[in-house]
Order: sequence, then structure tokens, then C-alpha cells
Amino acid sequence: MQNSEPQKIYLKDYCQPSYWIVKTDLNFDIQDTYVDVSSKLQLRKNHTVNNDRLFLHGGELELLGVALDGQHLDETAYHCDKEGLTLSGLANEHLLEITTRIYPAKNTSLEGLYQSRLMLCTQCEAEGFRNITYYLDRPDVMSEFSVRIEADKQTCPVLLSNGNELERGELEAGRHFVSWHDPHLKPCYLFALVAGRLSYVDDLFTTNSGRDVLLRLFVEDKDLDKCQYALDSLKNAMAWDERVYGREYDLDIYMIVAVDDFNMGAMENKGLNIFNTSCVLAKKETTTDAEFQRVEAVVAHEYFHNWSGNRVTCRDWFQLSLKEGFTVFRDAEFSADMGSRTVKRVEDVSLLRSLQFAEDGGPMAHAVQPDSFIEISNFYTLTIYEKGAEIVRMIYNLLGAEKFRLGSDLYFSRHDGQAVTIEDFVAVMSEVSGRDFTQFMRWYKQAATPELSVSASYDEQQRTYSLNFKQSCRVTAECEYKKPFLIPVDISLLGEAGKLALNVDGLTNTESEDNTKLMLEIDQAEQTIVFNDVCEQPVPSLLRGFSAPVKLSFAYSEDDLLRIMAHEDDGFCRWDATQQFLLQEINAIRATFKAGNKPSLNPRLLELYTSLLADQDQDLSLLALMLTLPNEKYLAELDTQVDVDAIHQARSWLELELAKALQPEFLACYQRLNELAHEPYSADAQGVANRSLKNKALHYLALDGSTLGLSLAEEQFHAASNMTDELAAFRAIVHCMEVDNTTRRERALVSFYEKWKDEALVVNHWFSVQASVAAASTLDDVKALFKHEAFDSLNPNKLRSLVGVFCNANTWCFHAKNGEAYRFLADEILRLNKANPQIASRLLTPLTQWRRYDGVRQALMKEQLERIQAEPSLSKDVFEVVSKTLADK
Ligand code: B3K
Ligand code: ZN
Repeated sequence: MQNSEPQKIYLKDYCQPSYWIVKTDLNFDIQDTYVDVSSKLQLRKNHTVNNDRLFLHGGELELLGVALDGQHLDETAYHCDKEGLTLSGLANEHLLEITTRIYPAKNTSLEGLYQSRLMLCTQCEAEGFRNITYYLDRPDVMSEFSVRIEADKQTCPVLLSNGNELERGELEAGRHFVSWHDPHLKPCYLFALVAGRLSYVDDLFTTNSGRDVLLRLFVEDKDLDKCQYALDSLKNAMAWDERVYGREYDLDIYMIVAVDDFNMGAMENKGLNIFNTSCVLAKKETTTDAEFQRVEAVVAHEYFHNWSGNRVTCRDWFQLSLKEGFTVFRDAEFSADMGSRTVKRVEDVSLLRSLQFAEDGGPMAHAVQPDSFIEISNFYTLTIYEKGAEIVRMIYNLLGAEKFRLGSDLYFSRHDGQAVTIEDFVAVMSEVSGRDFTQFMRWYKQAATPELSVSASYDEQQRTYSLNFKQSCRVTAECEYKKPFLIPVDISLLGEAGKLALNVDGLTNTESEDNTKLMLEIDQAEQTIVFNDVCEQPVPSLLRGFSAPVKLSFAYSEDDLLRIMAHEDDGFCRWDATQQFLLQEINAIRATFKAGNKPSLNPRLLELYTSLLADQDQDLSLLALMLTLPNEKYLAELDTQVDVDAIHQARSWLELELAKALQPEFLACYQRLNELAHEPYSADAQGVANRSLKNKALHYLALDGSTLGLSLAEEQFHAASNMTDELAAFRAIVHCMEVDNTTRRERALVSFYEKWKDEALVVNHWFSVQASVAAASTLDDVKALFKHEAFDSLNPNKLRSLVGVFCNANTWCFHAKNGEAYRFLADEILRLNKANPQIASRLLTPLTQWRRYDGVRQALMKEQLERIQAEPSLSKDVFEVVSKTLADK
């Protein structure tokens, strides 16, 4: 435990700073082992605050000198401690000069300025700038930045910062400099600097108003052949933002730098995005379809931040979802427009329901606009991002596309160049629509997932159909009594022959001519909606398109679900109905096993799978998703007390039985689609769809360890000319632990590594596939892989591939009842606590769920959590998660 406990920061305590920083001039003098940073800050008093004291944030910095208005200050003229630098008795305007020395090569936290292979680069969001120099490191301080960088020309030929290049020149002793100016005001979290030996690929985008923008992607020499897809995605995103939101880019150059060591996906620094290599490099030989889609989405996401985040930014970090929720909504719509809308929705909802709902159900549950935090880095969560995006989606659905666009136009014009709040965003939406958002705001303020339970009754005589809605939401630390949410429920009623016309007193569908669907607004703890003129007992199709992030319960029978699959035109609902069917089946199998009996395969499920496999006219990606059983994580999320073994047993049994029973169908499907393998590769929706269904079929074919399935996999493994097919086959081989398969398995492991050992991102797959084998020996394999020549225990991507995948995606092994994996994870967290607190804290996630397991596992997890908590110098990041987790009742 720490000597003094880290303190909580509260939203209610927000106040403006005593000074603004009008201009920021930075000079970086890069030397071999250190960098000297000199800053000149033009300070101007904020007259709304009556205080002549200025506190500048600063981390562990070596302070070389301070001068005020040209006068050197000695140490008695200011106060400096490990939190920052304080000056008192200041006047209205000053020029403050500060010089610090920093050591990027020693910075393993990857926050501030650090070294990654051949370059120095920065990550400043949220509070990394304070590791570079003393500054008002808060997003409401927006300044005009000028940056000069000087370094050795051999080791650092490329010197980059935000905005436009102003000047470059040669210096003595083989050194050179480049200076940059960013005309747009920005908070320091958007500052970026890159220096190193980099190559680049250029492209061009002409904006709607006819301006040419140079697009430049910097990578290491060896990766020059993996740039074009990201550049194409960037151009698509730029055109989309012009068309859909009327937003143009605002500088002459847009730069992206690919970096190997990066804590998350990418960072939207103004004009100089920095990307994890995993989110920007792509070519078919080394990149899977899912990764292509991720590159497209992340490139777009960071680009969209140029308006939703940079031009209009957050007043404080409690408003993080203002930029993240809105930008995720924007990138999701972009991806939907680029590929398959339904598949994108299904993927997003699956993520939300398995991981965000779990977050909402655990000790780290927080509101989308939290009211307190200890370490902001812990709040880059699925709740802020994904639930935040769902809230924006609800606003979009309630307003309709046109009014929403009016709202976003007003938001961008009114708040351009400002740091604002979530309330400001909702206010424009209210203004353009005339809607009162008071109740809606609870989505931002109240934590946890609302539960919506629906029951129905049909009155044949009156020809009325009544739906009764009851909503509730669990108690969380910040709020005991949850007030009812406004829940938009998109609904259709399905008769035997199809959709019924809807007639509810006082309700008309304003957004569409279609009278077979309605957006109900459920706004009370309990309420009943009565449909008139209903001439047969219908099946309700509820939450179409997943119209609200709630846990819905309705007692659907198998027939009901089949009717939804047959008549619902909303692809999401059709997929969801198959999932419900599968969930019910898995529950039934669990119950049979529990009663000591042997389950048998439900013939109706077999029939369903057969008809799905026969119906290949629809979106094949969606079909592949329909043929995928709910994963163990989602099944765990649905259990009150998670029974890891029962989940694993039932799910594996069902998957294997389906594989055996439908082998001819899967084989026919595989063979038909495999014939397309010789066609030129394209990461477009059709290509992705074909491969995803083909590889789903291969997965089933190889599951029973039969020679047929495994030889098909081996054939595909060797013949594949793209990573999607190669990896799917590799996984099928490696995941089959049958003794007969040992030689084939080992051969595949060696040959994949030998082929790809120089491609770091592909080697990450090699680690992940091994970490996700569902076998008792996997933990030992993971430990052994730590010592592998390709593993780097400080590289976040490597850690995620091995530790992250083992602890999060291999649920059954991670929760082995000997507690070995818990101890292994705790050791890792303790090792990383100092080196990289953000990654350490992220890795804690699976342990935060300890209360949901049986007594034995709870005790084992608790023991490890307490061991972590006892560490004397715990980082704020780990402290916050571990203390909230142990306080969980
Ligand atoms: N804004 C960054 C995330 C920064 C995370 C800081 N720990 C990436 C993004 O959401 O676009
Ligand atoms: Zn973002």
C-alpha cells in the first residue's frame, strides 16, 4: 500500500485555471542519451479567477532553469515538487521560460517522450505532456504552438511536429533542425513530436473546396509495402466526413507515423497522428481481414477526431466521452457505409454485450460522464467509448438523420476552438429538435446497464396486444437509486405471414412511411403499451438494430425465434434470434449435464443450421456470425455466478456435435467457397464475406480432429496467399490437441514462425494462437513463450498477444481451479506496475470480476489482488483498480 493514498478528483470541483497560455514555443535539443526541452510560455491572467498563483503540472523532470520576463529565477522564487512547479505573485502578463532535461530511452511507460526502436515519439493524452515539461496539462488550456527540433542528421533525419513546416536548416557537427507551427489552438494533449530514421509514402487528397492536402505515412523502411491501404482508408474517411458531416480538413499536410511500442491503437495529435503499427500497416500476405477492417476504422476514427476532439475539445477529462463516444459513433457509421452495415452492428453489439456489460456489472462501473476518478488513464474504457457511442446513436435515432446533422453543424460552428462539455453537445441537439433531454441525460450520469423485462398479453376479442415494460438498474457506488431511463425501443410485430401494421393510440411513426415499425420511448419504471387492431397473436421483435444498450428479457419460444429469423428484415434481429436460440440450447445442455445425463442434439437446431447453410443468398459474413456459438465470455456475462467449467463443457459439446452432424454440409460449403480462393484478393465486403464463411466451415471441419478436416486445414495452410486463410488454417491445426495431430501441430508451429519471424505483427498471431489453446498445458506454454527470442516483455502488443489473450480470451484455462493463472497474472502486473502502469492496470481487468465466481476461485483471485495491493509503491493506475476491486461487495 502507498504511504499516502492517491486522491480522487471530482467533476464538481472543476474550476478554470488562473492563467491561460496564449502561445507556447518549444525547443527540443535531442542528444544521444537525453533531450533538453526549453519552453517559452506567454501567460495571460484569467480575470474570472481571483488568484495570482500559477501551478504547472510536471512529472519526474530534471529542472535546468526558470526565467520570468527574461530574468533568471533562483530556487527560492518558485516551489517545485513531484507534482509540479508553482509560481506566486504574478501580474497580468508574463513570458515564462523553463528548461527541463528528459531521458526518452529510459521511459518505459510510453507516456510523454519515449524511444521506440529507431525513433523518439510522444504520447501525451491524457496527461503525458507533463513528463516533457512543466505546463498547464489540462484540456481547457488551448494554446498556439511553435516547435523547433534539432538533432543529429544521421540518427534523426526526420523531425516532425504538429501543423505546417516553417523552416529547416543545417547546423554544426552533423546536426540539423526543423521548425513547425500549428495555427490551430490546441491543448497540450494533442502535441506530438517524432524524430528518427523513417521512410514515407505520400498520397494526395483534394478537398471539396479544391485545396490539395498532402498525406504522408511514415514507417520503417521494411514496411513501405504496407502503407497503401491506410492511405486509401484515410482518403475515404476524408471524403466521407465532407459528405456526411460537411467537415473539411484544415491543414496542408496530414501525417501518420507508425510506431511499434504503443500503449493503445492510435492517437489523433493535430496533423500528426501516431499509430500503433498494428492499426496502420496492412498487406494481404501479413494482414487478416479483421485487421484490414481495424486499420480502416482506426484511421477513420483518428481522422474524425480532427473535428470531434481537436477543433472542439473537452473542457476536462470527465467529458472524455464527448469526443470518444461521438467519434466512435462516427467511425462505426463510416465502417457500416464502407462494408456490411449489419455485420458491423452485430460485431459492435457483441463487444458491448460481452465486455462493456461486464464492466458495467463490476467494480469499475462508471457513468459515461463519470463524477470522479483517481487516474484518468483507467477511464479509456468500453463504457466511455462504446456505451458513449450507443448514447449518441440513440440521440441520432430519436432526432433522425436530418436534425442530427443540423445539431452537429451547430455544435461545430458554435464551439469551434473551444473546450466544452457533454451538456454543450446535448444542448445543440435539444435546440435543433425542440426535444427536452432532461431525462435522457441520465444515460450519461447513471452507471450500469439498465435491464428491461418485457411481457406480453393478447386479447383476441378486443384484438389488442399489450406489452408490459419494466426497467431497473443495479445499485452502483455513486448512485443507490437509479431513476428511469428514456429507452428507445424500436419495435415490429410479426404475424405468421410477416409484419403487422402498428397502431398505438397517440403514436405515429414520424421518421418513416413504414407503418410496420415504431420507435417506442419507454420512460417509466413500468408501463404498458397497447397495440390496436391486432388480428392474430404476434411475436414482438424488440430493440431492432439494438436501439438501446440494455439487457432485454422476453420469454421467446423456439417458434417465436424462428418466426423472427423468417420475417424480420433487420439483420441484427435475425442474428440475435439465432443467438437466443443457441443460448437456450446451451442452457438446456448445461442442465442435462448437471442432472448427470447425456445431452442429445436438438433436431430443431440441426434443422436451423442446415437451413442457414443452405441459404447462401444472404450476406455470407452475417451467415458466418449466425453459425458462431456465443463465446464463453458472453456466456459468463449472462451467469449470475459464473460456472466456467459448465459453460466450457456445454459449449464445446454443442460445437463438436454440430460439427459432426453437419460434416457434409460444412464440407460442401467449404469446397464451394474455396474455389474462389484463386480470385484476386480484396478486403472488400464480398471478399471478406466469402473468406469468413469458408473459414467458419473449416473450423467446424477440423474440430473433431478428423483426417479430413485437418488435411484440408494443412492444405489451406500451405496454399494460402493471404493471412486470413493462412491464420484460420494455422489456428485450426494448432487448436486441435488430439495426440494424432501432434506432429502436424508441431510442424505448423515451426513453419509459421520460420516463415514470419521478421514480421512482428504476424509473430503476435503466432503467440495469440498458442495462448488461446483450450488445454491444461497452455499456461506452461505461455510461460515458456515469455523466454522466446521474439518476445519482448515491455512491448504492449506482445504482452496483449500472449498475456492479454491467455487471460481474457482463454477463459477456461485462465480460471483453472489451481489458481496458477491468477498468480501468473499477478506476477506480471507487479512486474509492469513500475515499468508501464497503464498496461499493468489494463491487465487487471479479468481479476476485477472475482466476485462473480464460486467461493474457491473468489478466494484464489482475492489472494492475488491482496498481494498486488500490498506492493509498497503501487502506481495510481493499479492502485485505483485494485482498491475498487477489493472494495466490491
Ligand atoms: N484519444 C486516444 C486515446 C488516448 C489514450 C490515452 N491513454 C485514441 C483515440 O481514442 O482515438
Ligand atoms: Zn478516439
